[in-house]
Amino acid sequence: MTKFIDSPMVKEVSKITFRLFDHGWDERNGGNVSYRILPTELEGYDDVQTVKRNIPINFDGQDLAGLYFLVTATGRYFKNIIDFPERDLGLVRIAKDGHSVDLLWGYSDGAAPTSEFPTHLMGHQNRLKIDPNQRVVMHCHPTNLIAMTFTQALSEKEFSRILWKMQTESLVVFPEGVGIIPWMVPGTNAIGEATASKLEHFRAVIWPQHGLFGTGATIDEAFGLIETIEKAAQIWTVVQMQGGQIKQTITDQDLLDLAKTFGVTPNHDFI
Ligand code: 2HA
Ligand code: ZN
Repeated sequence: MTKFIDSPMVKEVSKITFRLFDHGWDERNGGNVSYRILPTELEGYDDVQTVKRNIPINFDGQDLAGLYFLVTATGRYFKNIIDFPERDLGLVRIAKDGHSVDLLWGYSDGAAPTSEFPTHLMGHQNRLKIDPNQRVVMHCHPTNLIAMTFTQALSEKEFSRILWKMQTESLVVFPEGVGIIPWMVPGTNAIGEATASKLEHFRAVIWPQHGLFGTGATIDEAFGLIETIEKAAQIWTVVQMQGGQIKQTITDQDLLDLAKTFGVTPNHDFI
């Protein structure tokens, strides 16, 4: 019998949560990941075929009923998931009533999905309208990016333009720029709604003085997006540490040339 703990999906989430921790982007219980799993990917795993528990959720997920998600547990540390995946991850299916999930595997010591699960579900729902391949929502606390939310105006246009100009790769990876919501209390449906509405226009959304949400069709895509944004923020930080006097930069014309060559459409409200 093949066990779900040995599946590529559990391995992928275990490895990426450790990487997020190892980058210093998920201290303590910071961060959360949800990964939409296809029914075909569950075939052959006998230990996910029955409902172990029903867990209420503080959200109406009726539109997502029947969908499967592999989700990090609330309160758990990303540094530990790699050693205790069956305890700190859960495979859930959104129940028909929308207000609960059926647990099929994991959360073995009584855990429940991340406190940001409503935000994740709203995010998946909105991204799925734009991209039927959408499967991953990833939240973390990248240091340089968070620092920038203290020193820079929280303007999506200005913020995105700085990140675009800090390295050639940025515009190619996130040509639409980054979304920003105001500072809000995490773990609430209000922050979920604000984030999800930004996800209609951007794949990444900044939570000022808190962190970043990245989305994508694969774990690699969501992680790569986050990595690239944080790298740009890190370069910006180092530029400031070197005195901040820019002698040459990537110009608007350079950005337009880059977009043309790489076949991406930059956000025309920003450039
Ligand atoms: O899951 O990062 O935003 C812990 C958090 C909440
Ligand atoms: Zn957080």
